[in-house]
Amino acid sequence: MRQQLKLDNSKKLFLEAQKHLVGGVNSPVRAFKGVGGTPIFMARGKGAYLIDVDGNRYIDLVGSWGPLILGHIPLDVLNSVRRVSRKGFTFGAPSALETELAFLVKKAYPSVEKVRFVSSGTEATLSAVRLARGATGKKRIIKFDGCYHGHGDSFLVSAGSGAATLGLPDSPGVPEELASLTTSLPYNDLKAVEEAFGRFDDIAGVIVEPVAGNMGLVPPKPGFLQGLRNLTNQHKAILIFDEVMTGFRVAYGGAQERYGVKADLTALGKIIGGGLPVGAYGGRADLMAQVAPEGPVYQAGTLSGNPLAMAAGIATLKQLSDSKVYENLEESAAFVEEGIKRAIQKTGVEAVFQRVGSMATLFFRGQPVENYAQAKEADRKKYSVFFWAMAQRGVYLPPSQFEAAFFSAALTGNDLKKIVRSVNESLEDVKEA
Ligand code: KE4
Repeated sequence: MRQQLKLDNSKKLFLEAQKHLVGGVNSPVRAFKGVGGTPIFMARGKGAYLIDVDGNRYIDLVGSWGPLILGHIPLDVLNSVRRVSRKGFTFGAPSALETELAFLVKKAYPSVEKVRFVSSGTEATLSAVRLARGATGKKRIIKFDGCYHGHGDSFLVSAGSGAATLGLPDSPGVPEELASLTTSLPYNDLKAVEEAFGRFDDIAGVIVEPVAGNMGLVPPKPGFLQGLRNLTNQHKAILIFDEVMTGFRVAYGGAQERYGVKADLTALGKIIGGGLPVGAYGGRADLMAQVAPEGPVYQAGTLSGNPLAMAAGIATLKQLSDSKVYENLEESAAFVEEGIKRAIQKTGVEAVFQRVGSMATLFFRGQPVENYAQAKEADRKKYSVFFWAMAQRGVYLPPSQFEAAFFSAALTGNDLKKIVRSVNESLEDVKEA
């Protein structure tokens, strides 16, 4: 049932926040520019649910943009963080927990022989690119339009996610000299990559979201990832999989397990911190040996390997190592997909639902989306009507057409039915809008 959302406290808090915080937020996509209206301030999360500052409860399909695959404050994770926090928050010195989480990451990712923890996905990807450049002595990076690898200078060229939402794919402040060393190509276009290798002899590496989640959910076309593997082997370039979003999401071993393609370097984040700030990069031992203090490529971080974050990550990965979790997630997401596809059929709204595992996007476009140019053809006005219609029915989606939604293991059968029912009703609202 749709009722008008009471957002008085969010409105008040947003007014106050804008006096002190840029745009009233600490990450642009939270400002709701992609859907209009007042950003919703959240007060609590519990299991599959978010409760906002006006007491509205939502089924959470954002999960803090991916980390919360187990839902909010899973008990084992909470208890582990509680236990560790009593011994101290941070030491600025090695602790055994860092080795334990690194071991779990390596077990899930055979391509990762050595790991370095950092505190965000951005740090992970920009460090991996610096390493690729340092190890090869080459400067150019190939990325793909609509992919977002965090806000590192070299990535803010035809970037996705918040940059796409705000229509700022290229950011001021990135020196032309540096931006010109990033070549961004259409996602899923192997021919373009082949041509780039024919044109440039200074390509250090190719960085790719093996499943694109930052232009909305765009799966790799069959052969795309293997093709990148072949080309980077052939041209002695480093293949970097940015699995910040897909890592431990699309399978326990991420996209590398799901598609059977091994990267030279892998960036991770989100889920490996269980909701606390963690990023990581890792890969071939010969490459990682070039990173300080073993090698000359410098990278460091005050809170890298932070004990609380390690404890949250270890507890999360331990729960995820039970394959039942992925089987249940697949069942839940497939149930919702089935319901949404029926709703699109029934309402006749021009929309396509794309999913890989427990990440998905409903594009308001009549045909499938295979790249950024096609994602940009989706009807963002319809998406914003849909977003608010779902929020009013108690389902919280990403506030942008250029983002992926995430299903958590905390969702119940009733939640899934409520999601499908809400989609049916909300698509009717889109039709009338
Ligand atoms: P962070 O620096 O935000 O931890 O990670 C950057 C990053 C790197 N690589 C991929 C594939 C990512 O998806 C991200 C961050 N994702 C966005 C959501 N699409 C974070 C949300 C936000 O920017 O507020």
